[in-house]
Amino acid sequence: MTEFKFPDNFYFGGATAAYQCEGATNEDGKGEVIWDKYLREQNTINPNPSCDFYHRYSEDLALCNKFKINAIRVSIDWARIFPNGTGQVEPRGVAYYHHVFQECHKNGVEPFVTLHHFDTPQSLQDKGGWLSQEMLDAFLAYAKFCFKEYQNEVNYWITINEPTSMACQQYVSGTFPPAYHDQFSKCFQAEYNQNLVHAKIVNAYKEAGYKGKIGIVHALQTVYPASDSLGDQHAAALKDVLENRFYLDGTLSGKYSEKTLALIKEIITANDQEMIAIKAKDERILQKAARQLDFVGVNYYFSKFMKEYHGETEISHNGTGQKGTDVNRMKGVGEEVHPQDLPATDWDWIIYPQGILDQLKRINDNYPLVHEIYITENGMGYKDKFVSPDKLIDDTPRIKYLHDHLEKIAEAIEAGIPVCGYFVWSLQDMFSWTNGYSKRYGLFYVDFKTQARYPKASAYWYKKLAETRELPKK
Ligand code: BGP
Repeated sequence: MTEFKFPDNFYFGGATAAYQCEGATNEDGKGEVIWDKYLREQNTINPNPSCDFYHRYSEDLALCNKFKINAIRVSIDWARIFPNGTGQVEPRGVAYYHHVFQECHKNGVEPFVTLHHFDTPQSLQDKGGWLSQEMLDAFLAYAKFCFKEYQNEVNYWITINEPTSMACQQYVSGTFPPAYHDQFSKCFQAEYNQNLVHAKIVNAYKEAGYKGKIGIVHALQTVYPASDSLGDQHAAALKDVLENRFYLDGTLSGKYSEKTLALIKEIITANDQEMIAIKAKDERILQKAARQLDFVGVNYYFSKFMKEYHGETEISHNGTGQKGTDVNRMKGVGEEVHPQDLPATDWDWIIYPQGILDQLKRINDNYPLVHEIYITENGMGYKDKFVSPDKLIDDTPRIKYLHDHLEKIAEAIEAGIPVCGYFVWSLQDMFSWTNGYSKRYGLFYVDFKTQARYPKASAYWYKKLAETRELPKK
């Protein structure tokens, strides 16, 4: 057994997102976001109080300090600042985030701040969301407002969290509001628009001469063919363009390659929809931004294995944690299969640490403009068992998951790939978008009734890692 030592300036962080952790969805003048309406109509999951970060951020940041966690991902809920997405500013929302950022610095915790983490203001979704110019203009204006307002407190900005998860779940799988199905053309148009507005925001940030850094966060699921057959290989290429390649090209090189465009056209036309238009003037904006982008964030949880499939789309989302209930076959793309020899979580997410290394190598090899990478989310959904306040919560499978992925990240760093920090999803237990509260990810267990926090075994394990920076390698 040897040891790997992470660099001294490496961030060991914890990740959160406003709508998942803050609760207080009706407080202090906050406007409605898409989830408020959707969850009310579904009437299954209540986002309040979640882990009540809105009132308990001081406690959580003190825990970070105690457990040597020196960075946190937080997001700004756009509708706390602009309740209608645009126009009138809500000063209580503005003040709240000042307090959060100041508390971060007081505790020696660097905030990495996301401008959009799935919580579009409802008023802008009503105008067409990512498909409407009004929303895109409002997003740019909101970003500029935040840059100016928080310039002395925020050194790391993230424009959008996971553009593709948002677009695919809003328009293809129907698991995010407004829950459309099989709208591939709209899905790619939404991604195209997100890539473009992200680029405009990066360019505006740089033009204004702020001293901080700006990046974007992508959900990257590494895609492999289930066999060597040409059909399976092609299905993997199609899935990869849908999950990864389209927006990696758009944000990291600023140019959609011919291969990328041919693959997305194939998906869109197989579904009898119209190919989206790619405009040269937009690509000029993308290229300028790609050259100025300071970092890319990688969210990695699982890999996908693809088989050729020519039938109609059938998607069944495992949101209950009942293993084996996930089905995903997409017309014009392929079918996801679960290799028997690979472990998976109760929510059927295939655990494959090699996938994070392969994805990092791919970014490093194919997108030479990238010179700083953060793993902005990685973690394991688990049904943690709370026994009693004096008994440590044993989440050994999570520790193994985190260790095995960090081992691959260490390999990437040894190979010269510039990974500069790692954020466990999630810092504390919180609400999971499509799975509610039984899917826990936190280093800190939250009793949602009393709001008491209990460090899990993984929190102690992570503390030791952050203190020593040493990771035992197999
Ligand atoms: C990422 C999101 C997070 C978080 C995480 C876990 O895609 O950025 O917000 O939710 O996935 O996903 P889930 O809660 O669906 O298990």
